[in-house]
Amino acid sequence: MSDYTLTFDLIDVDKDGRISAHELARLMEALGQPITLEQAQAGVARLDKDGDGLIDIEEFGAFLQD
Ligand SMILES: [Ca+2]
Ligand SMILES: [Ca+2]
Repeated sequence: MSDYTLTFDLIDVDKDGRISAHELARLMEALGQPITLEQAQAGVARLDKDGDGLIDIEEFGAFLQD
């Protein structure tokens, strides 16, 4: 397991293998930088390559390695 899979797992609270805008918003709140759900959706959209509205592990990894 690489570092980013562990990070992904932490963010993916419901363990469905995808990061939703909701989970991203919750993460930012936990980091002390709360964002609106709208901002979270924009963030997800930026990373979302296959257009399903969620971030999977490959999309997350591609983002971190950029
Ligand atoms: Ca999830
Ligand atoms: Ca996706």
